[in-house]
Amino acid sequence: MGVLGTLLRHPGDVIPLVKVKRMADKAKRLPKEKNLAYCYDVLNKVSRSFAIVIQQLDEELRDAVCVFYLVLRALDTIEDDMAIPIDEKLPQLLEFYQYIYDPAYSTNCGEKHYKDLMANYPKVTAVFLKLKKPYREVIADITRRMGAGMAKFIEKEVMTMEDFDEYCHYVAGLVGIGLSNLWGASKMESKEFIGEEKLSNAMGLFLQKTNIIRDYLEDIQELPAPRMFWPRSVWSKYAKELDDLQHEENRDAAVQCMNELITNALHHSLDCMKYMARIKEASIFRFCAIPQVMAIATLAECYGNENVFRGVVKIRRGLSARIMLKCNNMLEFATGFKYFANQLVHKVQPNKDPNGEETLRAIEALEEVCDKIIAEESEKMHVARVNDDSLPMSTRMLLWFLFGGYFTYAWRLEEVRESLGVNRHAGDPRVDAFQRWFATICFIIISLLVIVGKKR
Ligand code: IN0
Repeated sequence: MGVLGTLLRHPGDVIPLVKVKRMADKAKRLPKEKNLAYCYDVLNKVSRSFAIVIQQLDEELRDAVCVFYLVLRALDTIEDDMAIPIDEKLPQLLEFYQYIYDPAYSTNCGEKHYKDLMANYPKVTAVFLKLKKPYREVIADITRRMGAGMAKFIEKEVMTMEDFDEYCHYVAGLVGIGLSNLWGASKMESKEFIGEEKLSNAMGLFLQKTNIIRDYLEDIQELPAPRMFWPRSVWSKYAKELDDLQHEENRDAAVQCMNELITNALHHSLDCMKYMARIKEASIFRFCAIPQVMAIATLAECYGNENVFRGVVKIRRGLSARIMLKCNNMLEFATGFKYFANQLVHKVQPNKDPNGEETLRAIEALEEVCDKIIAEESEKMHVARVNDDSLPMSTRMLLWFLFGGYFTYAWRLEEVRESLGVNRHAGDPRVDAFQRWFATICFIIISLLVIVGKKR
């Protein structure tokens, strides 16, 4: 379906798409300093929507997170490059955390924007070296641990569910742990975030498992060698080889296998909700919430979907724009999670899918937490609204104009009578005087009310 067809089917996408386009245009305006400008330019090129969210972070954290993201992308580029022989790749992964301090370090690997990133790496290093020491230490520590984990898995197959969790911990859970350390170090979030590993890890696992599920075909068809992240203990129940799942004749087994992995990924969603509930600062909240809601939307799209084995399954741009605009607080976040959990639940066929019952249980648990949060947050908002006894600006202005008019009328009674063709002294002077003072008192009271703005 073309762009127009999609928009006609989803007219509600148009405004969010326009708003997000404006946000993207704003994000394309680069800082003046040339190394920083390079970092944000390459960030815009390698990650579409995520670059916008990074740029919306508070100034205190923005550059640190941008550099953290680029450092990790660079490490990932080395891990991904199948042209690097293993005996060269291994030391590079293990030592990368030291290269990030070397102003002269650059390398020739990767493709397209990543090749450019690696070739221009000294520009990233220049910005890294200017970050505050605690931020540099967090980035270097995570890079060290991730490089070691990648090296461990370079020749190790993901066999069991434990291996799967361990691999995802290295490449994504550690990112969550690093981010939590940055939040704590910035003092924008409680220091409890420093060293918090369980929930931070779950945040990464939920994202990475979603990526691994969605990217099955791309990874298995990778040249010169396939990349295999689906755990053997799961796929071996459905096929002789992981590669077999891409063939038409194994479609049912492939979908069931994928659904089992989706169910496993869903188990992390509860810890993700707990993590999100601890975040106080608005820009950090959005930064963390958007990828999470995109992930559950992707899982809902993939569940039971044979197209995952035919090509790239992605959520539509309009939906991703809507998510980007609706992740501002816990109420919106839980509402988003519940919406996609609900989409997923309608796709489950417990009598056809061997894991259907477990999937339903996982979604039920998630929906329960979402409902609880939605109820609590709605109540909080209601209480805030009731306690907020300030008058809206429009009401204040209306009252002021009404009583201003009455005040003018009372003090110009004689001119009013004259303009109506009545004798200007027709009224009782005592009543006229009373009107003047009454209007004045009313006008003073209303003016005070308008300035203070309270109902009671
Ligand atoms: C991320 C994560 C990310 C963001 C916020 C909180 C997180 C907590 C724990 C772990 C990761 C967290 O988000 C990005 C999202 C992203 O890059 N989206 C892409 C879409 C795509 O398909 O690639 C985009 O272009 O918008 C993410 O996926 N990862 C990531 C990397 C570094 C940082 Cl600092 C934060 C990658 C990964 C592997 C999931 C950790």
